[in-house]
Amino acid sequence: TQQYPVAVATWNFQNATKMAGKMLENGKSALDSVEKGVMVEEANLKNTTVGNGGAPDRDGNVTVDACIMSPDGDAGAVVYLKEIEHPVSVARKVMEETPHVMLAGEGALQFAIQQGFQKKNLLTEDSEKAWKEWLEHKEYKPIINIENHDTIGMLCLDKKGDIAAACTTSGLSYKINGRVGDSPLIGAGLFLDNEVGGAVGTGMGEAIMKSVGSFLIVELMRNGMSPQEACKEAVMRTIRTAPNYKDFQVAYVALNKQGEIGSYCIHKGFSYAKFHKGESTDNLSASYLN
Ligand code: SD4
Repeated sequence: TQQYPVAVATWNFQNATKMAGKMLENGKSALDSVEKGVMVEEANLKNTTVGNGGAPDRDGNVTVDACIMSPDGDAGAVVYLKEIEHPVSVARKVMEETPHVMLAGEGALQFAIQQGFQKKNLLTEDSEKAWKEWLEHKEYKPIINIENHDTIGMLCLDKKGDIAAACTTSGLSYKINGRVGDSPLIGAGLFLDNEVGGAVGTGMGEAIMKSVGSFLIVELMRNGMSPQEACKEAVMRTIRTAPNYKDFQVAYVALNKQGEIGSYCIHKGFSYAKFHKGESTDNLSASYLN
């Protein structure tokens, strides 16, 4: 029993999965659908962890990171990109228009402008105000599931049975200037193998990077685990090597070629959204350790 098309995303991004899901139902490719899907959150000013309206680093710079993978195994990414509302689309251009996988900082911005993207100030009044309040204490202590959540990682399985994936973020609020997390790193925040399935991560990027979590999940699925079992094992890998795991969240969502979804996280409170059979649902609670 084939379960597609399916769109699934981290956190409660129903509008994003709806956008992608509708496109998939209309026969659009997984790649087009996943890009347009995550763009909904990049443009959402209320989302302070992605794109426009994203929280700045501790010096006041909003820097965005994103990556995308296509069913043929190709990949593109941008890191430390400023003043561009849709980093996922720049990542796609890197994938399709250059011989490279990743562009960073000033070079990524120059490339985006050459490709016709417009510069935009991504620091909103609200996020500037919140940053100025933060400066009064300068305490860098991300709160589990509350601060720094809302990075969007999405997986789409289209009518042809092909999977594409994208992940986009402004990273952890008040990070050190220059910090890049897991989200734009192929293998860490996102990985896809169209023969097997894909995975996306959210939470403390440093922990996801150290375990190459999304790549691990896809390999575990290749070796026979269900998406659920594979997500759990990737979380357990982090637990075993990080004694301070009680202080941070790591959460994964995975999708296999059959359209089965799995999700697991360290701490209660992570949920995901999906679009399937014309219906979009959010607040789907992931299983958790703690
Ligand atoms: C990061 N993993 O930059 C991202 C943050 C995140 O929901 O997932 N927020 O480390």
